[in-house]
Amino acid sequence: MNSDIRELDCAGRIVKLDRPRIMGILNVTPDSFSDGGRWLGKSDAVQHATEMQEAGADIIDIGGESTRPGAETVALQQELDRVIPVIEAIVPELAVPVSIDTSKPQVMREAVAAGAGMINDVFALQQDGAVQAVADLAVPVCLMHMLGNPRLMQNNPVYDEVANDVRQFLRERARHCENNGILSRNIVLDPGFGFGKTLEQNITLFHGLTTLVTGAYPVLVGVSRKAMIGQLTGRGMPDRVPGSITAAVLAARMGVAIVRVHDVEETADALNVATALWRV
Ligand code: 7PJ
Repeated sequence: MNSDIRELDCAGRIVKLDRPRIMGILNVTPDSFSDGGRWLGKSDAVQHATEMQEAGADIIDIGGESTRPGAETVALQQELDRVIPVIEAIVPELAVPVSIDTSKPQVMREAVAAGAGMINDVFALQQDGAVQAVADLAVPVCLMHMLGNPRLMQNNPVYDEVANDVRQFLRERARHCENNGILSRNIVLDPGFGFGKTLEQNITLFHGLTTLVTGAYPVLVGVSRKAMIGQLTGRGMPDRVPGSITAAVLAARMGVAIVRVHDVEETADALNVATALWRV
């Protein structure tokens, strides 16, 4: 890890960044693209979160609004109804922190009140009131780059130079956050693979991780089971695990601090082997 930030303090639960860390995905949406509807029940969600922790997850990321390409937005109350009971049920059962995948300031506030220790926002706190919410909550936040919005983002995305554009956007958002009360040690950056990017752009962006990780902030990457893995392997959703793990290992090797994945056990094995054996 190249960033200056050595650990994340997620409302008292510490994530040390001394080696690549795993964020396990727990979707509570009925329409999420890869496991939608599988973890809707509260007890199922608790069980899956516990299994991911035992398998090596360092953070559990709960999302109640699908951000897959073409997805419609979810009303505030519906999102709260999906995520808050699950956070309340899961947090006491886990040792690792829970992050909330949301763009809505009200959901951020209620999720942290319910026990979440981190915010993961694919809109990089651009919704009104979101920066203030995170400044007040004083928990780590992942700022992700997206071009446009989930409904339209895959319609012919255009960049000047994708890696540069994304890096500049993220650094500007980070500066804006710091100027508005968010501590630098609470900022994590994510280039947002698949969010308004073609396969070619995703590949160029991946190569650019070597530069992104030299900045002041830890970098988080999510490529798990995404279309780019499908395009590179010719495989459908259930068969993208080996491709996803390969990308996670490469990202970690390039200095990425946290990988966001569905398949925690397989990724943990791969990272354990890779970090032990790879020396240049
Ligand atoms: C990402 C995310 C990602 C961060 C999703 C999926 C689609 N949050 N939320 N980074 N992707 N930070 O689960 O593949 O890449 S939703």
